[in-house]
Amino acid sequence: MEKTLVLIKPDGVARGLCGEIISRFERRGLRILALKMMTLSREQAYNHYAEHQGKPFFDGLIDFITSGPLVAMVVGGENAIKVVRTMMGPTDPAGAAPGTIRGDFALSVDNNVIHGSDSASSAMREIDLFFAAHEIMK
Ligand code: DAT
Ligand code: MG
Repeated sequence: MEKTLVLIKPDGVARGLCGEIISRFERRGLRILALKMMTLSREQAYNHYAEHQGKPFFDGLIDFITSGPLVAMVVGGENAIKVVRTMMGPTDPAGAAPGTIRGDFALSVDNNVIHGSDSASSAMREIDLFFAAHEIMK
């Protein structure tokens, strides 16, 4: 079963969107294989977003992702990485279609509610950052 890392970002948690978002994945037929709430340290945030270091939005992104509790999940299923990314909608919610998570719940790229791994190698790296092997259901 393919696995991907999903984060409901601090804006999504603060706005009470966790149930809605988890429910969408479950109704689609994806499985929640691990789930926890946590507040990221700056070091964890740097590691998670290492590919964006040096970009103009990086400091703001780190401030935002560490600003409060988030929900981290491992989501599994056939083509889970692509299916989750499609359900999320594009990075900038201004171009996200209604029916996508960002298209229904977000307006700004700075507060776009959700993260999903963008490739198999990202998913492996990101799942390892957030979960120990024994925390992930089979
Ligand atoms: P995604 O979250 O869709 O994988 P990404 O990996 O390109 O997008 O960027 C990670 C996050 O960084 C994104 O969710 C929001 C923020 N971000 C990306 N591009 C940005 C920009 N041009 N201005 C502000 N924030 C940006
Ligand atoms: Mg990304």
